[in-house]
Amino acid sequence: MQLKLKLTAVAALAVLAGAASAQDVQVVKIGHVAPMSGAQAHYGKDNENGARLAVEDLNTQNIVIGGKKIKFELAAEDDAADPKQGTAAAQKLCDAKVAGVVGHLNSGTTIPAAKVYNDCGIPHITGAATNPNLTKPGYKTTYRIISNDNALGAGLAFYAADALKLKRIAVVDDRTAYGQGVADVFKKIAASKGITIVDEQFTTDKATDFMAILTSIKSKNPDGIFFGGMDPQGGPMLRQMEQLGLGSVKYFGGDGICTSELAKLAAGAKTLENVVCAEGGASLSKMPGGEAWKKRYDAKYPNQFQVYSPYTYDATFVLVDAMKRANSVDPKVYTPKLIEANYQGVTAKIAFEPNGELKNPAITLYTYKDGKKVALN
Ligand code: ABU
Repeated sequence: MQLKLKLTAVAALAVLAGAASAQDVQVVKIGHVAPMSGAQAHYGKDNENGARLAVEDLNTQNIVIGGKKIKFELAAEDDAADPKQGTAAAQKLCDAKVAGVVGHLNSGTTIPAAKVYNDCGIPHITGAATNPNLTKPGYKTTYRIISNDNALGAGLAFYAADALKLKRIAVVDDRTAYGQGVADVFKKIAASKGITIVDEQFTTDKATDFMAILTSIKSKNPDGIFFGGMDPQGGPMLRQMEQLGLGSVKYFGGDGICTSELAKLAAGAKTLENVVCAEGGASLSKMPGGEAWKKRYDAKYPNQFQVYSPYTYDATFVLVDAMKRANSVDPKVYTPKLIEANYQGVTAKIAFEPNGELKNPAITLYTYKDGKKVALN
């Protein structure tokens, strides 16, 4: 009789414990910010897709942190590539007490948002913003998992000078933190390699008519044009170069123009084949697991791949990897673990320099053939 009572009590406790663990699910929000509206929405959609796919994959892993089963949710915000909206979105995510943030996409939004995240003690990892100034304040909450513009601008200048033997290059930038920054790096290294910068012109990240600046550039007889900016300007610029008879001029740019969308925006202009663009990281075919990952991405988000989604996917996992190692989802507790990351992602083995920059960043140069982006190295 006594044994029977004991067994019944054990069974009841087991039922209670089961009920408690079933209820003991903690929802952890991860923020994502990028332009989801405006001319750069295609980049933002791609970035958000990468983070969303990561959250879905993480939720299949039955992750337990601090004794609780974790359900991750993506808190997605739109900053429209605008610095003011970027800081507003960052503050909104701080107020929503997200555990960490993937983003932002543009250097012009990420740099001011980094201060907001630092002030509220939430870490963020960008997989897209490449201006080197991002990590200069030394915030312990700021991380980047892609090469910065020092590598992209220099890689392009070396290729222009050493591989293509170009001598006269005109430079245009869109006056954003990214466009101006990458153009400055390119100019400096190109000049050190003996290239003459024959003209410097400026535009904006809203412009679509470049006839006046291209006419000025044409008069300087360049053999290349470097554009610091994004594809909504790069595509029309390529069309207008063709219209003005600049069809044999090489066209350089950083990762901002190195998209699938550039081919669409160039709308059949033959100048697309003159493009040489640089992107952080290895090409998808050289990434560990890159092609398998891309197949899954394409099945879920057909025709939406641009550039950075593998990086936002990895950034989401890197945040969660730090939470697991700290056994806490509290940003105060797990943020110090980010700097110790040694995470094998889709894009690379991810570890950080003391300032939050990616260790051993790679770059790949691309051109376009038959309307498709192809790696040159
Ligand atoms: N990395 C190019 C696009 C994003 C940015 O840095 O502004």
